[in-house]
Amino acid sequence: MTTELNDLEAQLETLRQEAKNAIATSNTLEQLEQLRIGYFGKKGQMSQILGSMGKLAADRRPKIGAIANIIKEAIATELDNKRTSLQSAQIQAKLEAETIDVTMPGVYRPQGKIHPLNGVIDRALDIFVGLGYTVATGPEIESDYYNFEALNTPPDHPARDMQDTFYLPDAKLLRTHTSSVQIRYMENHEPPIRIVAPGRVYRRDTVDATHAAVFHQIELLAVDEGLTFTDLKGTIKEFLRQMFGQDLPIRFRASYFPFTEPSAEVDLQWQGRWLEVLGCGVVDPNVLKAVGYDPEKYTGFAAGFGVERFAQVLHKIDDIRRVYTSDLRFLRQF
Ligand code: 2NL
Repeated sequence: MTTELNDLEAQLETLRQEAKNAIATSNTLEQLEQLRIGYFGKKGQMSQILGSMGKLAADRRPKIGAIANIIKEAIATELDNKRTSLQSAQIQAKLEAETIDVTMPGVYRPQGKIHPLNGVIDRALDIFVGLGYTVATGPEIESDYYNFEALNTPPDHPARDMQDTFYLPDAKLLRTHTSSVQIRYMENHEPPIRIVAPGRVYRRDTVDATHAAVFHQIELLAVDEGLTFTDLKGTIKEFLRQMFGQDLPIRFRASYFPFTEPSAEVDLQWQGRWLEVLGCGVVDPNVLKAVGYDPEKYTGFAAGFGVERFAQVLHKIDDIRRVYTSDLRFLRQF
């Protein structure tokens, strides 16, 4: 009996020593967890020792039980302490690995910005959206019908000349204005409509300081009951006021477009000079008929202007070709 007792006591003492060493020398949280399972798991050493206490004589159990409890507590405390110190070592290692050297030179990231043409387009669209217009877009490759015929442009009109328009195979062409977008929109919507159509357009012009073969246009169109030339004037005046940031003198000069009657060109006095900035007019009844609107019931007004021209005026750009050559010395100025 004494041997049994001494045996268990010795086993506990050995376990305590072994555990102490093993815990002290473990250096990862995973190792430590394996040790814990080895001692306190269901089939762990401590569980086995405690289990075999049932074989002891009843009067010896309290003493061995007390020793077992002390050793159990001691091992548990050592596991806890070691876990705390491994965890803080782990955090410390992570912090050191993630240290940022704030004295290192930065990585240069070139700063992009809005191209002056897109800047003008964005501003103009914002103004029209503020006036209740919806932005509409459409294809750049068009048919003769949408680019000319529906716009009351007769077959012998100079704009249809091979000299002025880029024709493509299969009776297609590159749109010469964004009016074609507005025809398409009207075909699919009933009045009242208020739309603004920005986009690339193409003309067979000889390229020089004020002409490009590809340029950008913004057109606006309103169709409703009772719209008059006065509504057009008010809209244009407000647009130019917002675009140039002040109320500049403007004048409407009688002009001609196949798709409007009457038609006008608008000049703006800017830095002491009269500049022609846009064309406009009351939509010709033939255009309304072409899209199935009743010209007895509805009237409309329309206007169109070149984005490049506005950009040149607003930013004092002497040559339109600068806008397209992507020279960073030029682009950085905006
Ligand atoms: C200019 C002149 C203009 C229009 C465009 C238009 C569109 C439809 C019906 C009637 Cl769907 N008119 N557009 C009207 C007058 C002038 O543009 O000098 N553009 C650069």
